[in-house]
Order: sequence, then C-alpha cells, then structure tokens
Amino acid sequence: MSVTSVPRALTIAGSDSGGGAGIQADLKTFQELDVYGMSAITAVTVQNTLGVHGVYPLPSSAAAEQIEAVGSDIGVNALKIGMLFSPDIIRTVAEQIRRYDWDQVVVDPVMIAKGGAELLRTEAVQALKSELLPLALVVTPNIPEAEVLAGMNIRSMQDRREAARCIHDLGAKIVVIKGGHAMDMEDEVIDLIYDGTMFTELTGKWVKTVHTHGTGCTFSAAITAELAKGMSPMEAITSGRAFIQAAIEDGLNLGQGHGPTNHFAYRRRHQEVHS
Ligand code: PXL
Repeated sequence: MSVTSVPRALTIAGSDSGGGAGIQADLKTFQELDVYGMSAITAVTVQNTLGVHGVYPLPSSAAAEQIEAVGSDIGVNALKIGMLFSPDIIRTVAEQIRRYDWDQVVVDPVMIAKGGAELLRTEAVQALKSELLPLALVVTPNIPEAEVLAGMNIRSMQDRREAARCIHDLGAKIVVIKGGHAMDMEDEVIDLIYDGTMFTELTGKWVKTVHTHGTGCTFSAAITAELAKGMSPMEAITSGRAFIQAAIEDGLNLGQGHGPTNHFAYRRRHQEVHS
C-alpha cells in the first residue's frame, strides 16, 4: 500500500486522561486496525478508573478549527463523534460535517459516564437529535441513551425495536442499540441493528467484569476504522463487535475501579491465528 492511500479516520470527542475512553480509546483503536487516526478535542476530562473528577469543555471555535485543519489538508475517510458536551459544540460540529460533505459518520451519543458525570448537557439532547442524527450513517446508543433519544422506556426486545424505529426516523441511517445495559440479560448480549428496512441481531457472550470503561467509545471507533478501510456498514459493525468482544474478554485489570478494555486484544488474537 502506498503511503498516500492509508485510510484516515477522525475522532471528534473528549479526552480521557485515564486512556480507556474518549479520544485515547479512539486513536488506539484506529491504530490497532491499521487506520491513521486524527482528533478534534471537544473537552478535557480529568479521569482515572475511579471516576470523572473534572470536565473542561473547549470553546466551540477550537473544535471547528481542529476539524478544518485536518479536513482541508489531510482528508478524512470516516469520522466518529463522541462526547460533545454543549449545544454550541454540537451545532459547530454539524456545520463542519455538512461543509465537507462527509457521509461516513458514526455518532456515539455519549451522555453520562459510568459514575454519573454529565458528558452531554441536558439542554444539548435536542441539538443532538435535530442537528447530528440526520448526518449519521451509524448511531450507537446504549439502552439508556436510546431511551432518551426515542423518548420511551425500554424493557423488552419489542421496545428496543420500537426505539430503533424512532431513532431511525430522526435521520440516522443505521441504528445499533447495544444490549450491554439490558436488565433481562443472562449470558448473552444482543445488539439490535435497524437499517430502516430490516432488523438484525448480533449476539455475543456476556463477560462478567467491572473493566468496561470506554466500551462504547472503542466499539464505535472500531466501526469507524473499518468504514475508513472501505467495509460496508454491516461488515464494519460486525467487525467492531468482534473487536470490542476481544477487548472486554482479555481485560487488562488496571486501576482500582472500572478499568479500561484491552485495545491490543483483537490484533494479538489475529497474530496468534496467523503465526
Ligand atoms: O464512554 C463514554 C465517554 C466518552 N468520552 C469521554 C469519556 C467517557 C466516559 O467516561 O470520559 C471523554
């Protein structure tokens, strides 16, 4: 592969000093999947495995200028959106995506951290729905996020399908409702995918672990990397699912609280198979 054809992905998200979520998880995941990673940082969080100890949002102009810097020069094959925090940042990011006409956009609708820290202001939910979801090729809510976006409670698989339809109606082309927060889970996690026509269920083994910090970021980053390389959305989602499954199963056991997933795991397993 010539140097100029390397697939390139951009993450527009918050920084996690602990390295398990946010920009750090995204860039590690891009790298592991052979994709050149770039970032536009929207906020700096002070974090370790014990929780979020501070949130410092950047001015929306900082996000706009970072996106412009890479968009006008290096180019972007696919991008993902994580923590955006304020309505102002959401509007600015949406404006830049429209301006560059980027269509391989993965939106992870990050709202709150595991310990309850607010990563998206309540008043920003409306902007996320009206400005950003119409630009999304893939949106990856967990169940609590899907409840907020769809405006309904989710208890059953039937509820999940209804919520997926509502979120699709907001303009996202492919909706992936992740099953990791389901209440009725036994030993399987079911992710539900809806493309406006068909429902598909991806089933994975439930892993009993506290080290799940940054799972959503890592999953959506893996999907973005695969899209950047030219996979179809369904292929990218399936591959992203395998990446996060390996990352959760082979935990690193770091820190005293909710530790990160293992971003090396997927590549190392593949190397073992091929060596
Ligand atoms: O996983 C959601 C998330 C996204 N982005 C940042 C985070 C977190 C969770 O803590 O810190 C920066």
